[in-house]
Amino acid sequence: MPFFLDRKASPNRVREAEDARRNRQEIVKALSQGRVSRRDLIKWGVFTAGGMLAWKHGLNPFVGSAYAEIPTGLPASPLFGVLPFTTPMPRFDVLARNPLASLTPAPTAQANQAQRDVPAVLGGGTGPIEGRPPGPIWAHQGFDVFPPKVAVQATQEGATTNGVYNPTVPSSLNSGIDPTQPIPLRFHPGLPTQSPLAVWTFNGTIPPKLVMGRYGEPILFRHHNRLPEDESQNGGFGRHTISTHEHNGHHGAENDGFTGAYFYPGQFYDYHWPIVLAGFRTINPDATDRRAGSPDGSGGIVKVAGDWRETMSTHWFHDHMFSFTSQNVYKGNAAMFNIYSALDRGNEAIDDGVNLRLPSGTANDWGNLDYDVNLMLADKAWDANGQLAFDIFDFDGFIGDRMTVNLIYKPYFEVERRKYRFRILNASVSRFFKLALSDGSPMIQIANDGNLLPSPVVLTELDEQGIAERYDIVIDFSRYPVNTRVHLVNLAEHEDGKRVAKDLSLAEALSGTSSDPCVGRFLEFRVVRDPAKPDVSRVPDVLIPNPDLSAVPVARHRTFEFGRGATQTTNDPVSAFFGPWGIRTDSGPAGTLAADFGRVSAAPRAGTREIWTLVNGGGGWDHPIHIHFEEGQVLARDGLASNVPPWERGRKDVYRLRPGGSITITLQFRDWGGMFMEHCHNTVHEDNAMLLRWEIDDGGAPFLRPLPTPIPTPQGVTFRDADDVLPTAL
Ligand SMILES: [Cu+2]
Repeated sequence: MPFFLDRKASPNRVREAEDARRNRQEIVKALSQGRVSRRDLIKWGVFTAGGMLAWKHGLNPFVGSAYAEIPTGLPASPLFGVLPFTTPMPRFDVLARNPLASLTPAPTAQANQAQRDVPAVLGGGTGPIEGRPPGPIWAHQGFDVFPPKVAVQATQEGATTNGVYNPTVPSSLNSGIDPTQPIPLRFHPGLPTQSPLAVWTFNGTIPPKLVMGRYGEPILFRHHNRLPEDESQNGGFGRHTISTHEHNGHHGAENDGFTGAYFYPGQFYDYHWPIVLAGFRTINPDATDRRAGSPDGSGGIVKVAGDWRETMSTHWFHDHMFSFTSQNVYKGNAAMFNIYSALDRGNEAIDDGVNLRLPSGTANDWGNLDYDVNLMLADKAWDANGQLAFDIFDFDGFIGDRMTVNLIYKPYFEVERRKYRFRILNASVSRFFKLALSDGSPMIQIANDGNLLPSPVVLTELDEQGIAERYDIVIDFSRYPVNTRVHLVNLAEHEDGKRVAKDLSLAEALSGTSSDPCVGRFLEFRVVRDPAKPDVSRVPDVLIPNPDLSAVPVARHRTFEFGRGATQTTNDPVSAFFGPWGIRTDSGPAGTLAADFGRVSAAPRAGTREIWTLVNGGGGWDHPIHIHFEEGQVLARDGLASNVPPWERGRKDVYRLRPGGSITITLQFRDWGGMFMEHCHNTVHEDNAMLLRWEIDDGGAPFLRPLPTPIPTPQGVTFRDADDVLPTAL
C-alpha cells in the first residue's frame, strides 16, 4: 500500500490530497504557533480525547476519498528533475574549538541572570540572558573540578548560506567539494533553496555540524537561540523554544537538555560537557590506568579517572523541546559529536598498545576524519514549492518520501581503495533503516550507539536501526577496482510510522518495486583511486569489553510498559500533554500515563544499579526507547539472554523493543544528579506523549526529593512542586 501518491495518480486524487494537506497544515500551524492548544482541538472535536485526528471536516485524507492510501496526507515531494547520485555528499561542518576566554560573558556555575529587555511579542519587560533555570539545583555540577577548557558556540537560526564550511579534510577527500564556495541551504543543487522559516539548523546552515571533543577536556557548548521571536514565524511547523540534548552524555542533568528546561529567542544556554568516564569517583579514581585516557596532542596519553570500559565515541545532539521535538529535529536541530580517547583516538598509526587504530588517518595526533566519516540519514518531505514539509496528524509517526544523507538527496561519496569507518546516525522522525551494500559484501560493525562493541561483528545486512541509534561500521573498499560504484541500500520498508512493515531481501530492495520511495539505493560510493599511503588501520578482534557489574548489587527492578490509550492524571498547562501514547510504570494502577515533565516516575538512589524491563504494550508497533544519562547493558530480549544478538552485547542508550517484544537492561546511577528522561525516540510518539521523567536526587546538597519542576518564561524560569510522584518512584 503506497503512502505517497505516485506520479501516475489521477489529477482528482492529487487535488484531494493537496486539499487535505492544506487543511491539516493549517491546524499544524495553529498548534505549533500556540494559537490553539491541543485541549482546544479536543473541545472542538478535531482531535479525539485519545489524541486521534477526528475523521471529519476533510482534515483526514481518508475522508470522502476513494483512495484510503495516504497516511501522512502528503502528496509525493517533487524532484524538479533531479536524479539520484548526481551531487556529492558533503562531510560534516566541524564547529570551531576556541579558548574559553572567547566567551562573552564568561560562563558561570549558576545560570547567568543578567537581565535583558524582552521583546514585546514575548511579553515585554526584562528577563535573563541565559535560559538555564537559576539557582543551585541547575548549577553546573563539578564546574570547579572539571572546568571547561574548550568553548564551542552555535546559534539556532533560519536557513542561510554557509560561507565558512570547515570539513577539516582536503577537497580530494570530500568528493571534490571546494569549501570556499558558498553553500546555499538546499537538499540538492537542483532543488529549491530553503526559506529561513522552513529550515532551522545549527548556524542556519548545512552541512550538518560536528563537534570534536576528547576525554579530560571539558567543553562549554554555548547555544544561542536566534530563532524568530514571534512564535508564528515558523513556516507552519516548529517551535522557537529549544532545549539541547547531548545524547547520551554522561553529564549533570542541567546539561542534558531536559524537555522542560527550554530557552527563548534572544537567550543562550551554557551546556557544560565534562566528558568524563563513568565511575570516575570510585573506579580508577587516581587515573593510573593508561586505557582510561585521552590523546595528549603529541602522540601520548593523558590519563583520566574512571572506568576505561565506559569509553564512548559517537554521539549526537538535538532538540528536546517538550511536545515539539519531532518538528524541531526534523526542521534541522540535529548535529553530531565525536568523542576521542586513548582507545579510539582517531589516529590509525599510533602504536602504543592502547590505541585501537581504527580507520581515521595519520596527519593529526587525534581526530583525523580522512577515513572516518559521519553519515546522518534522514527521510524528508517537501511541498510543491520544494520547501520542507511536515504533518503531525498521524500519531503513528511521520514518514518522509525522500532519502537524504547529510541533508543531501541521494548523494555520492568518493572513496579510496582502503578501509573507512562510517558513523551512521538515524536522524529520522519515525523511520527505521536496515542497511546493506548493493553487492551484498560484508561490513564490519564496530560500535552500537556511543559504544565500541566488545568484538566487531561481520554482517552483510545490519540490524534494523531505530531512530537515534548509531551504528559505526567499517567498509573495506580495497576489494573493489578503481571506478567501481557500490551503494548503501535501505531494506526496511515502511507503510506508516508504526514500525517496519517488512525487511526486504537485497534483491527485493534493489528491484525498484517497493511502494516505499526510501527503500533501495540511497548513497553511492565511487571508488576513485588507490590511497597515497598504505592503509595501516586495524579492526582488532577485541575492542572494548563490557564493564564488569558482577560485584555491584542490584538495588531495584522496575518495569516500563510502552503503549497506546494513555491517560493524563495531571493538569499543568505547561508540563502536561495529551496524546495516545504513554508509559505504564511498575504495573501502576493508573495504567499508561501520558507525559508530564512535572511527574516523577522513578527516582533511583545515587550510586546504585538497577534492572529495568522495557515492555512493548502492543504487537502492531515498535518503539526505540531512549534512556538518558548512563549506558545500559542488554541482559535479555523476551526474557532470554540468548536472544540478544552479538551487536547488542555492548553498551547502548536506545533499545528497540521490537513488535510485541521486551528488553531487559541494567544500568547504574552515579556521578551526577538531577532530572533525566526516558522516552520513545520515534519523536512523534515522544511528543504525543510517550515520555517520562526520572531523577537522581539524593546525590547530596543541593538536591531535594523530589526536585522542583522548572517552568520557563521569557522573563525567567520559575519552579513548581512536582505535580505527581508515582508510588513506586522513590
Ligand atoms: Cu514509539
